[in-house]
This record gives sequence, C-alpha cells and structure tokens, in this order.
Amino acid sequence: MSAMLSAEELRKALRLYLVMGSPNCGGGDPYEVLEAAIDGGITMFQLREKGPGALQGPELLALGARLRRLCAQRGIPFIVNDDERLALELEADGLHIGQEDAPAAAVRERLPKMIVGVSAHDLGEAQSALAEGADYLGVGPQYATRTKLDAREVQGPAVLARMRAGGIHLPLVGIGGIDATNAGAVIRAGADGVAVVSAIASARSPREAAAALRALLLL
Ligand code: 3NM
Repeated sequence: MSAMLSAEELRKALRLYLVMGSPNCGGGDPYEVLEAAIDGGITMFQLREKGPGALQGPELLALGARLRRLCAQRGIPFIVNDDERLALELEADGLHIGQEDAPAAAVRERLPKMIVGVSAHDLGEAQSALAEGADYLGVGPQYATRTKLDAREVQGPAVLARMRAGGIHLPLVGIGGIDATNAGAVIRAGADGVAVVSAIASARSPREAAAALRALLLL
C-alpha cells in the first residue's frame, strides 16, 4: 500500500486508528501488540515512539521495519509520527505531524505521495491545515489522557462539531482519552473515527479491546 488512499478509503481507514510505540506497551512486545490489535480489527496504525524509554536510531529503525512489514502484509495503512526521515526510510504510507513540527505545507510538498495527517485543536488550526494540504486531521484531546504529557486542555467532542459547522469536510479522527465508554460520542460529534493509544496498547488483551471498540463503531 504505497499509493495514497482515496479520501473515502482514508475516511474508512481512520475508523479505528491505533497509535503507539514501545513505551505504550507496558513492557510487552510492540509487534505482538500490533498483531493482536490487527486481529481484533484496527483499521490504521501510527508508529509514535515517544516518552520514557523511547527507542532511537537503529533500534527504532529495526522496530519500525518489523511493524511496517506486518501492516503491509495485513493491508493496514502505516503512518509515522513526526519523523519525516523515518517515514521515508520505512516507505510509510503517511506522516502525522503536530502544530510544533514542520509546517504542513512544506511536508505536503516534500512528500507528495504520502498521506499527511495534522493535529488540529480548533477551527482556525483546522482551516490552516486544510489550506496547507492535510489529508486528515487528528483532533484532541477529546478527554483527559495520561499518555501525552504535553497534551492541551481537554476539549470534548464539541470541538469536532465546531469544525464540521465551520465547513471542515476533511476526514477527522478524535484522539485523547478515548475508550469504549466514550468513542460513540466522538463519532456522533462528527469524527470519522477514533485514534487510541492506551485503550488498546495497555489493555490486558489488545485483541479483545480492539474488537470491543470495533463492534461499538459498527465495523
Ligand atoms: N495526541 P490515549 S492526545 C498522541 O490531543 C496524542 O493531539 C493527542 O493517548 C492530542 O489514547 C494523545 O492513551 C494521547 O489517551 C492519546
């Protein structure tokens, strides 16, 4: 899956988006977590190797290559967080960037064939990201999260509704503190999907956690 997905395919792929790296797996093997999550029914994956104990250099590249291969084998779009060079080295399907990372327009220009995802926190940021050529937006934090230490103030699903009312038709995925108890509210507010870290990666059974979310999202 190296060619970019159509907007409709991307909307579907975003439905249950697992975001994680080795620090999120509670000491377990990220490969096994990802494999179980795919068995449970995730529809897209982002390698986000951040936080205490995050791998770097050749170790990160080796892990990325294994996860990338698994995604390719299972038909799951593989996105890299923040690290443009790693995304190129791994021949990722896309790159996800935050407001603090490289400007979206420059990334879009350098990576014309990749899916470009951008984190947006309000209508203004969503409009800018749209103008700069983003393919989808990650919108959060929807709820309180302990996974991202520098997360902004909790926004609630209303931010998604404000973006839709403001004319943003891009694929949107909610992120931050999402689990089976609140995923429905995120979708009802206008998201095409939910992005989760701990609800799957830190679950006792990532496969069952993914399957429960998938059932709830009517996939
Ligand atoms: N981005 P969990 S919140 C990676 O608000 C990330 O943009 C966020 O982790 C944002 O599902 C977040 O464990 C962490 O709450 C989400």
